[in-house]
Amino acid sequence: MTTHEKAPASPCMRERVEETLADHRDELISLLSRYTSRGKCLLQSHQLMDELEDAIAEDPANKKLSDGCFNEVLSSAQEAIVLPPFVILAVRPRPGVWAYVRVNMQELSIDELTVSEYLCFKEELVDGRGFDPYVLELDFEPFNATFPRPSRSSSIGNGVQFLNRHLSSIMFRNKDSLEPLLDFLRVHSHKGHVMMLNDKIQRVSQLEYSLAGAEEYISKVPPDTPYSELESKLQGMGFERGWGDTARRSLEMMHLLSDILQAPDPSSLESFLGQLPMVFNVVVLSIHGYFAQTDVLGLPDTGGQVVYVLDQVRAMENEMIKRIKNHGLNITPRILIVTRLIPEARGTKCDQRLEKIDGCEHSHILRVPFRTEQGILKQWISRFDVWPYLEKFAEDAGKEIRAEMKAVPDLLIGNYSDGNLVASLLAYKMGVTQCTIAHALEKTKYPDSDIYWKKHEEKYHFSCQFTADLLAMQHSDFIITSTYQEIAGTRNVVGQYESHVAFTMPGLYRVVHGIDVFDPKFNIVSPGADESIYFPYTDKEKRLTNLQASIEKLLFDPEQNEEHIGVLKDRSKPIIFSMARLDRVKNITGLVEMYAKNKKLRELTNLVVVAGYNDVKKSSDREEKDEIEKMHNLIDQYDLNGSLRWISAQSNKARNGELYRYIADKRGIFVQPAFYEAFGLTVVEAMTCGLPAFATLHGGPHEIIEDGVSGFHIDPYHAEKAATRMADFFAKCDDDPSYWVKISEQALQRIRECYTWNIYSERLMTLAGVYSFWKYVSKLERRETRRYLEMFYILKFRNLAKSVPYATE
Ligand code: UDP
Ligand code: LCN
Repeated sequence: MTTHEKAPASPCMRERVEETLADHRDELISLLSRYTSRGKCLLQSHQLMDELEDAIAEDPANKKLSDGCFNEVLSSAQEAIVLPPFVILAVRPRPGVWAYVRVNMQELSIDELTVSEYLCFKEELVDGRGFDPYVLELDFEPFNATFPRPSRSSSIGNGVQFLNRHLSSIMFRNKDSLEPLLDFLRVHSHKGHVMMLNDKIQRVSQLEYSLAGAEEYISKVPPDTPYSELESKLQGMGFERGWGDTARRSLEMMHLLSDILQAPDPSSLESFLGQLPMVFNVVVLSIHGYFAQTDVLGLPDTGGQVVYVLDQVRAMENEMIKRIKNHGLNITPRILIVTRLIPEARGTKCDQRLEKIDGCEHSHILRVPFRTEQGILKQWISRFDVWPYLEKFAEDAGKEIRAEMKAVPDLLIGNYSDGNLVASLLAYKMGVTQCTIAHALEKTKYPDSDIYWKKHEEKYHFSCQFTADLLAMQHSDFIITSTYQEIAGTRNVVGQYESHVAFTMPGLYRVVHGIDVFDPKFNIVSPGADESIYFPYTDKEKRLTNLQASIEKLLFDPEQNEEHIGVLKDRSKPIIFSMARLDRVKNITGLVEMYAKNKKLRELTNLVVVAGYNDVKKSSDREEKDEIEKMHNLIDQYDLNGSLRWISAQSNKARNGELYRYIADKRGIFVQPAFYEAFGLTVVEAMTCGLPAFATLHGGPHEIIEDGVSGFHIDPYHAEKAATRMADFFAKCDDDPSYWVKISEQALQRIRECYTWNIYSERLMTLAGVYSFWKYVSKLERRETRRYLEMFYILKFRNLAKSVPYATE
């Protein structure tokens, strides 16, 4: 139900508008009238600024608005609802901080709205209905009111650091707060085997005493003494295995704990919790698409997430094995990737129940079918249609996991909306620590898909997806993102998670406090690219020279067939290369068009795109079919044969790696032209091979690439400018070939510093430790949120999911 409490004081946005009205009354009214002259509408930030520019062009006196404090309001306004006589601005002075200011053009009054009131107006805009006091509102704020959270935008995404500061400060202030740490260590066990502490230690004072004794004892033996030689003595003092494999490691770990007991500080706490032997069995959920190790990439809904998860599991297994050895434990880790079993597997292995993961010892893909009362669903279905199958899937998967692992996992990692929802259901039932990874939140990809959800419902079922996303974000113990922008955007652009802070789906429900981007559950942990496949083109020793001939055939073979069409007449020109699924959002057709229209670019380069199929009959995906047709039309319209090669989706990873390098040898570039790219693994792959990248500034690539240093940003909405930027680059490289080398080297440096799987897996294991402890400490408080979520799931989500039709065979 809507409550009309007054909005909290916001960063004086209302005062700024009031001041402007007092000082520049005519100018402000003239600008706002331009907005209202459009009638009822929702204006985006660029439209608000464009109107100001037009107003200034018409009358230079209006410049006063862009010089004064009103400019701060307008430049941070993300959108405005125009409902004459009202203009209501949603202002975002900095990432994660919002205020809503309403101007009444008739009365010339200004007031600040609550988020609920603002969303009410948005609903009115969409469905024309007036104020309804009985709209279902979701509000998670009261549950989190007592939880610690940082307040600076720069702290967003550093959750674990903040949490450690908070935990250590309460431990410091209050000795009783050390009890949960003791309890946590005492209950620590794996498959019935006690680790770390045994029953001899019951109180913190005893722990302190025993630690002092143990440290004294261990410090007297040679540092390389194996733990087994110390074991019986330490057992008598209350210690069990898990401290380290040698005297040296055990002593270090005990020192850390002693330090924490004496004077807890954030970094020792993080080291200690991060090093505790806690994660042995992991379940990773990645449900939709074709999940397999070969022959799947580029198929509909099957892209970076599969690559990410497989690389992640390999890196995680290595890290787990290393840690288990260092802990002095004799435990075999196990990782299961749980996905959908697809009986009609189209030549892939997606119909196999269990598949061992290459390069791993103890990790498998476990496939569980989608089942209904009618039996098993045989064919692939779009990720937008999976909702009615997930609850049963979660039940079946839960049983299969237990049977396969013979244990409850220690950590559940969800991927994408479907995987995260199932992870939430399983984590709730099993009481296991849950990690959420979004990969892409569809709400950001499709502008205004929340308010116009009904329009998209038949095709995309966003009502289910956004509800599932909200449930998972709230339920999860920690969230990993690949970039900062994924959480909180940039100064001017709203983050993917941030767009779930407050929104409304008229007729369904209104979210007044959804996810909080300041929540310390957020952590930025960026992925990398598999270094055995993607390595610098200069690494001559590792180069797969035997693939050269097949790459040249792929690029230049004059035969036109289902694998490639179009010929490259002049083989000496550098290549502009792109590779992506043939989704609309990937905008491969946009790249073809911008290339086609730029004479200079066509003169200087060839274009090669790897995307989808070139035969519309081969596709079963609605968006892909449209894009295939668009590609053919562009080729004809701009007579591209001769300078464009269109290669169908390529699933041979080793050859793809070599292809990036081949293009680098020839001084080409990689282009990622998406309208929106959540992260962009291809950008990281290209850069890891030393291939300069030009990538969209909408989404992850904006952060991966430092513009003009380790690559270049392009705006697909300004195609002409993007094409000119590329053409200028090639012209510059013609004049000075060292320029290409410079960008290539800087790209490699960027990757080494920020985007590797080693950094990732180390971090992930540390997070698992800290958040498991935090979950243990805050168990009782979290119960309230969980029960609220459970009710929301039962009362809302289940009905929405049931409204999505089952696929017909
Ligand atoms: N990919 C591929 N063959 C193709 C298209 C894509 O191997 O025909 C791979 C590409 O190398 C990358 C992944 O699929 O590893 C795509 O990931 P990205 O994050 O760029 O986009 P997504 O498809 O996840 O949206
Ligand atoms: C999904 C996407 O859309 C990409 O942007 C990411 O790179 C990929 O997942 C891996 O996280």
